[in-house]
Amino acid sequence: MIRFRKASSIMTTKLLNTLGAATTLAGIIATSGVANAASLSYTSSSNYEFTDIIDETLSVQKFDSSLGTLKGVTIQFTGDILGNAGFENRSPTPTQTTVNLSSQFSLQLNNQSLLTFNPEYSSSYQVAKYDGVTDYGGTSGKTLSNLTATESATQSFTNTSFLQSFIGNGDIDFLFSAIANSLVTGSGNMRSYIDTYAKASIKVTYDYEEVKSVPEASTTFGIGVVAGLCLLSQRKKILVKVLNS
Ligand SMILES: [Ca+2]
Repeated sequence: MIRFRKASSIMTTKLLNTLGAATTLAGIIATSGVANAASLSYTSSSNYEFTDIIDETLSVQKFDSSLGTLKGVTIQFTGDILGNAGFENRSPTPTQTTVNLSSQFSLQLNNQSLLTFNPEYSSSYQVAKYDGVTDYGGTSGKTLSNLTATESATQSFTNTSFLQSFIGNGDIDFLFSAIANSLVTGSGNMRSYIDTYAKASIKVTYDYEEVKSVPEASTTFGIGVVAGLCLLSQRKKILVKVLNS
């Protein structure tokens, strides 16, 4: 009804604009199936596992083409590492010890590498000469738990053939890997350990043009008739007005 009011106000301006107004009205009806930008996201994640992790699957739902036309895909990949470490300096001299927790992450789709990064936690400790007990504590040792690091990367794709693999029913499978390269360094006489766990998540966002529902044929016909009547009645009034002026 708002459309009619809008059209009517145009028509009441000038007689010469009547034809133009009719065209505008027809235009509005014809474009009622216009596309609207919309987006939809799906996520998938894994739990912490002991590294190395090679080609583990992360699946998300494909894009349902009945929703509209897929215009772009944005992939956000996040990797987390968790670690525990301990060291004991057994040298008769003090030493600086560095604990470095890290893992190389990569995300693949259809044998193509999409995103890679290397989250890292690093910290250094000054410890004394050997305290006589190899307990990863005391004055010459240390125990570290729940060290963490995280990193994330995002990339958008609009290439038509790339987008094609995201369209359909069911899931699309990504593969992620996490290859740890954690390390404890210090004196030449060390006892040390380090464990590295990793997990990953992906968020896939589909940007698409949503097709609004087109009115039923009968409704369109109805609008056409009402519009036609409106035009006639408006035209009549304006003609009278013009003749009177
Ligand atoms: Ca000790």
